[in-house]
Amino acid sequence: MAFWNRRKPIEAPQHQDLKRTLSWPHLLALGVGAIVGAGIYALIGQGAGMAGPGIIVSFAVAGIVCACAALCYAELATMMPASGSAYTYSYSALGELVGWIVGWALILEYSVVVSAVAVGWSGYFSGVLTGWGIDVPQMIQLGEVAGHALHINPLAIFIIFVVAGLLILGTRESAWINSILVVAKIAALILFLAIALPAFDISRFTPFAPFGWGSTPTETGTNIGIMAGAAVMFFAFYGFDAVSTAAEEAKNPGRDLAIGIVGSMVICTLLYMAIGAAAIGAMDFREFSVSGEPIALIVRSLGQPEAALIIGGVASIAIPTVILAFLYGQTRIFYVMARDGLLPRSWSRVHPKLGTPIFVTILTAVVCSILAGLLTLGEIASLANAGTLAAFIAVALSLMVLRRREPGRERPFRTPLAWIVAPLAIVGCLYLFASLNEGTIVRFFIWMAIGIPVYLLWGGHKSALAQK
Ligand code: ALA
Repeated sequence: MAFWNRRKPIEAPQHQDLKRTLSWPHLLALGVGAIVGAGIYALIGQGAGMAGPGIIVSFAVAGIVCACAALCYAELATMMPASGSAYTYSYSALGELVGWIVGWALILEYSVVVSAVAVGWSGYFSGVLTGWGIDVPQMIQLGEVAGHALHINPLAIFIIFVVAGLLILGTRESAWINSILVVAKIAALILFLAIALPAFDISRFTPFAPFGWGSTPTETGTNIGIMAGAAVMFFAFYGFDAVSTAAEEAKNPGRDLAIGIVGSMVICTLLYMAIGAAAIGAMDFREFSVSGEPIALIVRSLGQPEAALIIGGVASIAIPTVILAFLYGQTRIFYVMARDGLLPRSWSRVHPKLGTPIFVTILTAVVCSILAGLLTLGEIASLANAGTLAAFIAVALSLMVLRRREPGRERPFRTPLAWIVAPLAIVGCLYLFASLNEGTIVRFFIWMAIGIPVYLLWGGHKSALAQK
């Protein structure tokens, strides 16, 4: 069979080893826990700087696109609950070449999310340290190469290696700790609302779209406008795969998964829009858009330094769980791709005693640490979005192909109105992709241009299916 058409057989749901113990409130907590992180706590500043008060529309658009993709994810996740998420679904539905391309895009997504969240975290943690009288610069300049300043972000590197160390020792987020941190993360945002809303001034909402409704390039290389804001703030919404990976443990997957995924999207969209509106109403967006800890800054400027410290403290403790989830996801993707023979098989090797993949964890941590110093938070998050948008498009396409090719296969969860939702996800993701700035799109295609020869020279011959 031609290489592009080799398809990984769909592994039907196995007979249950895992106990079905999770109900929809657990899945909601899992979803909100994986989604709420650096996006709303840190990136909102840059998003508001790009969109102006219209950031609330940016949140609504990004949330709707993400919810459509999430619904497609849920059907495929329950249909083939094997690890590897979008990579595995596209390998089975669209063939090996597309599977590889999606896996390659996911490597970009996961690593870059780790970097972005670590940079977002460093903004809050340096604020907390300053509160304790300790000054750690967020960026240290190392030198200059071809007119481009090279930096390191010491705090981001610190947190990436702490989390990598925990993963190597075999730490997984426990459901119990996750629930506490989710409540803390949401409570800190509600505290923000309680302080910012009384200072609400509607006049700060005019003009509503100072940079226009679309996405317009500027001389500095960033884009501005409400859709440019949506393309960047899309970052704040993903992480819901955490819910789909729990499919096998859901008591009633058809109902609980839908509530878990759609519910966490609805909660996050509404919460984010409220935070966006409260932030804009409380302070001129030009002031907080340049801050590394915008939520804490606004509260401090309203004369509540203790509350700012609480919010900074919660963000410092809770945001690393998002790093944990994505770094873990990255090692899983490497593991499955190596097991399929598309990456060196040694990458799927785990340490004999610890049972964890040390090599790929350290490799990822090193790459993420370098990235954290090279680009700004907005640039890193945009790059992660490019990889994610590509993967979401492939997932929605896979859903439609499998509905036609395998109509009779068991689907514990069926995407409602699939023939509307899946095309909407594709069009929405393409639109957000096109609204990213040019530098990001170029970086994404450079990454892809490296991936295709890697596949042709290596994976295409070595793949487990090619050996059959
Ligand atoms: N949605 C995740 C965050 O905002 C990636 O941190």
